This record gives sequence, C-alpha cells and structure tokens, in this order.
Amino acid sequence: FSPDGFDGAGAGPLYLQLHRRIAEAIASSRLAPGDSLPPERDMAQMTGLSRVTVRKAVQALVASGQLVQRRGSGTYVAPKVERLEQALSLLTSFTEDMARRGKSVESVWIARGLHAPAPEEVMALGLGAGERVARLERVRRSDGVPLAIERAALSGTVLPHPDQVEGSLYKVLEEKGLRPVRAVQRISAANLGPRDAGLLGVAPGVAGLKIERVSYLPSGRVIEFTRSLYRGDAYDFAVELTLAP
Ligand code: 16G
Repeated sequence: FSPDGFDGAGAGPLYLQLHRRIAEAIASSRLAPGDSLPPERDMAQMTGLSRVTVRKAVQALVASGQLVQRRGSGTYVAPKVERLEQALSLLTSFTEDMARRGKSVESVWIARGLHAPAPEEVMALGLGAGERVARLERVRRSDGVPLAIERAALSGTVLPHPDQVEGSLYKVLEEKGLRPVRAVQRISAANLGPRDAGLLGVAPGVAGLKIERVSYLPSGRVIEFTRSLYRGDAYDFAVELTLAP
C-alpha cells in the first residue's frame, strides 16, 4: 500500500485504482485468504488517499465478496471456497449434508412467517381456499461461508408457527411425522442479482444454480416447495447414470 502510482488525472476514480490494487494483491496471492487488512486510517496514511476513498474501495471489495468485514475486529481477505460435490439422487437436508462432511451449519434468517400464498405456491403445494403459506427464507452457511439462499414454502396448516423453526426444517418435519420421502428437483442456471449476490458474498452477475425442489410424503401429498440459489463456484452436482432401456 504505497502512495506511488495513484493518478489523480487519467487513471479513473482513485477508489477504483485502490480497488484494483487490492484485487490484484488477492489474485496474485500477495494477500492470502484470512489475511487481515490494515485499519482504514493506516491504509489512508500509507497510500496518501483520504479515508473516504479507502472506505469506498474496501466496501466495493466487501460487496463483491473478495473481502469480509467482522464487526469490531476488522477486514479480511475472504476465505477460499472449497467446491463441494453433492449427490443429486439422495433426498437429504442441508444440515445432514454438512454433518456428513464434518462441517458446521449456520443459517441466517432473512424472513419467516405466514402469508397469503402466491398462485404458484397454491399450485405447487395444493393449498385449499383461504389456506396460508409458511415461508422460510434463509442464507445457509457452512464454516462461515455462505453457500445458498433457500426460500422454502409449506402449507400454513402443516407449519402454523414458522417463526419457531430454528435449525433443520427436515428435523422439524420428521418430529411431526412429515419427513418427505421423495422429491423432484429442477436445476437451471441463473446470474445472481445484486441483492442475492450480496447475501452470498459474491460479485453481482456471477453464475448461480437455481434449484426448485418439490418434496412428497409417502401418501403422495406435497409437503415442501423450495426455491434455492446455490453458489456456482461452490457446488458440483453429481449423479450416476445407468444405460437407457
Ligand atoms: C436442502 C433442500 C431444501 C430443504 C433443506 C432442508 C436442496 C436444493 N434443497 O437444502 O429443499 O428445505 O435441505 O434443510 O437441496 P434443513 O433440514 O437443514 O433445514
């Protein structure tokens, strides 16, 4: 972070010049995942730029997921995402998947509540007239890294208190004797919009995987309609194929 080379004239806004420098340091591993950045005040002093300019550069790198900020402890180079291979043919929950890998699970709730259903929720869940929908919206993280945004919808009759779901949804369903036994899943490509990208700590516009899961009870009744966005840089979905008859 030397003061050399910042060009007030031709090379674009100063904050973008600093942004580029930090991004290059990360790309070339001069700054490694987990390394901490000097405090804003020190960076301003080292570069001869104003604190406002330094803050703007750092915030842009936080928004694109290259840096992470922890309240009270500073700014760090974001942890490297290790790609996960996920079997596509097994009906498991996020909690079970991570437990099997020996990884932690954290969920950051975005919203939880009962609502008047959207037409597609009425269709997917087969809701009756006047029946409400329980929506659970959360960012699923593992070992501190955000991996997916999940927006689950269930019948409000099945889940009258969505605000009481804390950890695993499938565990709650299992306790009610409503664990799904079959599901149909659809995966498609999606570029992440600014809001979803921000929630996943990646740059807006990068590739994500949109996954829709409709899960069924042994009776054939639909229990869950979940729309998720998984990070494209974190997941490989794998399935075994057999010869077509
Ligand atoms: C999985 C499912 C999701 C389900 C969740 C329950 C996909 C794409 N989605 O992430 O439909 O609601 O598990 O997880 O696999 P939980 O029991 O940990 O809450």
